[in-house]
Amino acid sequence: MSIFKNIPSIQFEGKGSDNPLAFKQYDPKQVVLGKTMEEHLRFAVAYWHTFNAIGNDPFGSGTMVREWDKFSGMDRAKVQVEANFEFMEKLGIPYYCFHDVDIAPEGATLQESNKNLDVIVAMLKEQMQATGKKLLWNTSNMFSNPRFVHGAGTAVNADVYAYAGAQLKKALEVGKELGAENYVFWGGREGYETLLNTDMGFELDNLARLYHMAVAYAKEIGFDAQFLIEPKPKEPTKHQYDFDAATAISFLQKYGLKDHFKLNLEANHATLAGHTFEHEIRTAAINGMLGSLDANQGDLLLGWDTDEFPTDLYSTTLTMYEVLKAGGIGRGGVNFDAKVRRGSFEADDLFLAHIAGMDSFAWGLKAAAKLIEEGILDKVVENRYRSFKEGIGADVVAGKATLASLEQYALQNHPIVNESGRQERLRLLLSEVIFSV
Ligand code: XLS
Ligand code: CA
Ligand code: CA
Repeated sequence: MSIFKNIPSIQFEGKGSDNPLAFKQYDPKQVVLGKTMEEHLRFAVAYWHTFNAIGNDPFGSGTMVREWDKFSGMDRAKVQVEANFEFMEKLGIPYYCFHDVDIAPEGATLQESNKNLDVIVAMLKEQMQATGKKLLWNTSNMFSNPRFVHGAGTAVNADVYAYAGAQLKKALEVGKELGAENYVFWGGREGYETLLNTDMGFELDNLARLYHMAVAYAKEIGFDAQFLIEPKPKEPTKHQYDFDAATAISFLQKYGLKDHFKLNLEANHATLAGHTFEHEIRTAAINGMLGSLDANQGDLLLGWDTDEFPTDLYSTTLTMYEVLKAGGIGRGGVNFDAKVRRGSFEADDLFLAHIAGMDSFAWGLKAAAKLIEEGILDKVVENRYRSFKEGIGADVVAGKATLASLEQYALQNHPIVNESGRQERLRLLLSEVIFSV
């Protein structure tokens, strides 16, 4: 059964092509800095946005027109499985990601939910074997169901905490069954609204306890996925505990979890935290914690998580620059945690949006490679810190300096001469590189 009947398999046609259903930049086999684009980028489809999102908002109902609209429950879930593999196949996307509730409807009881999952997981496994498509990560949605109104791993009610543990256990089993390369923890309701009714320290201790249980269970069943925490500063809760990369790292360190986790960073979450995506990636990388990327973009005019497809070339370039500098994305990938706008409701839009994201990332990859090959920014940075290569600076780096030796130097060293950072020049240089590849 074909779901996207009118869509051909998307090919690379290169820059001159005016075919909207073709890649102009993303040539999976093109080698960039020793690896193919496909190997660098490891694209993934986000099941929830692509197959479950209906285009509703607080002011109106869904707008999306989908082949699976005529089905409901498990029948709909089964058609969506077919859709997922046809979609990945046609776009040449090797990976996908899902929450448990994205792939199979929740039942009236935990037993029923697990039974539904088993049916769909068996289908997914069969399709994965037939197509060679892989699971970048899975996760458990412990934020949508009303039972999680006050959190899951940070719930105030131990019954809810136990349910979350059970749901997590099943999700780890599903991940193992499907050979997930990573497992994501996004704390959708792990946060709080007001300290007036919240024991923050206790909630964080409990969250860490749940993560330790997950580490132990994964070990027990031989599930060797990389665990990832996905930071987000707010939404749905006012204060999310995993605010940003730095906060998540300090949490992992405090609770002895750092060796078991890395980070799944999302562009739009970085923006909400008041950071750039590249800041979050650099923070993770310098701490050895770069795991995977959720590729999307926010809207600077709007203060919420709009999850738009990434088309900002400055951002994709600087993102890929950070990834290349960090030595690659490892077993992570570039997951399009992005949804088409409510007005982009036709099935074709799903393809056009992914093509836009993939081309923008391929473009960014090429520009980033050029920045690296030509050492453009490296030279600037190296030159900027050159005073630490000799004299008093070299003493500091070697650990030989003391406050007294700094004082002795400073007393005879005047005037101090600083140099411009040349930021404006560098921004233009960046534009030149982006539009030259
Ligand atoms: C929501 C998050 C979520 C995670 C997975 O803002 O991005 O979709 O990626 O639970
Ligand atoms: Ca995400
Ligand atoms: Ca998001």
